[in-house]
Amino acid sequence: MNQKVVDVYNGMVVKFKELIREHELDHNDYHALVNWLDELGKAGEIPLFMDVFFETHALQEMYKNVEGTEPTILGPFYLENAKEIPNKGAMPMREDEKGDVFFFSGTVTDVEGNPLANTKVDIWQADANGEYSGFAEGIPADNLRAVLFTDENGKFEVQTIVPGDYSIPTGGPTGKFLNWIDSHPFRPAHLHLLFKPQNGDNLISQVFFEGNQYLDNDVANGVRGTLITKLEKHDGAEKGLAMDYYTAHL
Ligand code: MBD
Ligand code: FE
Repeated sequence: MNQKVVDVYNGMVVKFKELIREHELDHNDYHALVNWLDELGKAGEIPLFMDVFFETHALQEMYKNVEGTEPTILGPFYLENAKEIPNKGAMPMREDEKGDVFFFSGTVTDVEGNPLANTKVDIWQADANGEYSGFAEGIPADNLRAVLFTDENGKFEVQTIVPGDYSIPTGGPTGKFLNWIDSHPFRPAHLHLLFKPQNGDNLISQVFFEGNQYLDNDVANGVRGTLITKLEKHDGAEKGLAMDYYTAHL
């Protein structure tokens, strides 16, 4: 027997009964829920729905007393085994990849500020249209996903493009749900980061960009104020943007 499952099940029954009474739900409402859940599963949107509406709460409870850079949602679009690129290399991308050139660099340290050399940095992001490789049609398999390692000073740099805002597909069951609750479908443009230090705990986080219109109304509630960064004109390159004071404290 899995005691946690039993305890959560029992708690859910209690809460469910309260909700039924409070909102006067009947057998039709019950079947509407079952049918919608069935659609959600058949459309392959269970991970999407859960990560948009529940993952943030799971994390905030879990990390409320943890020091260092704030974690935020992993989301449904992480893929293991991204291609390894050299530190200061470019993300795998199409020759005509749309979007502003973006030099993303940063430093990884422990919570005391000591550099963490040889930390694995897994980065994935949407393209300029807000689409993720491996999930949207017509994008090469490893596009805009990469793994690299910090140098002896805990530093890393990668050349990529500025991602677009992400929209939840509006035609499916998650989109239908958004209509019911009167919500727009957008997440602000973001990079996903997963840090794996040689010793110590992993950090799952994201980077957002100052000025984005969805920072304070992210449909997935994944924005943390401390993770908002500012894009600046890149010095070294003829054109492009940079954001080079990012620090992750693990
Ligand atoms: C995303 O791109 C994402 O990062 C999350 C957390 C949920 C849905 C889409
Ligand atoms: Fe995302």
